[in-house]
Amino acid sequence: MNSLGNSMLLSLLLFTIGQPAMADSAGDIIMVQDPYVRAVPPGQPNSASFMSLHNPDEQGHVLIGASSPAAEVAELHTHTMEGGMMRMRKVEKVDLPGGDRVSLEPGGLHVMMIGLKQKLVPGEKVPLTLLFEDGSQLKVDAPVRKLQMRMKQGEHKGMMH
Ligand SMILES: [Cu+2]
Repeated sequence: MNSLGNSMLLSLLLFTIGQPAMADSAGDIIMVQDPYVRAVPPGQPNSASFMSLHNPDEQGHVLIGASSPAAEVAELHTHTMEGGMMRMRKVEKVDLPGGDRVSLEPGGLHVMMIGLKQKLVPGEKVPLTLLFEDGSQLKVDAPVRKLQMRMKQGEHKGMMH
C-alpha cells in the first residue's frame, strides 16, 4: 500500500476512535415535538417536513442536515423575502440555542424533501433522521398531514353593491 493509502487509513482510524461519546450528544438531548410531513398530490416531486425542536440543554446544539428513505435528498431550507417574493433557500445549519425552542413551520424553516420515492399518504408515517454537528443523529417518525390552504384575506363574499 502506498503512503497515501496508509495516511487515509490512519485518518479513518482516528476518526472512528475520535467519535464523541453518545451520552450527552445532541441526538439524546434535543426533543422533537409534533413532527409532520406535508402531503402532496401524486406526481409532485418534492415535499417538506416541519416540527418543533426543543433544546433543554445549557449549551447550544446545531442541526446540520436530515435524511429520509422517502426522498432522494433532504435539505434544510428557509424562506426569505427577495424583491417582494417569497423564496426558499438552502441553509447549512439551524442553531438550537440552549434552553430554547426552534420551530420549523410553513413559511419558515423546513426540511425540504427532494425527489420523493414514495407516495405521501395522509396518516402514514415517514421516517426522518436529523443530523447534528456533533455527529449524533435523532430518528423521528413524522406522520403525513394534509395542510389546509390558508384563506386569502379579502376573499369573503361581497355583500355590498
Ligand atoms: Cu424548501
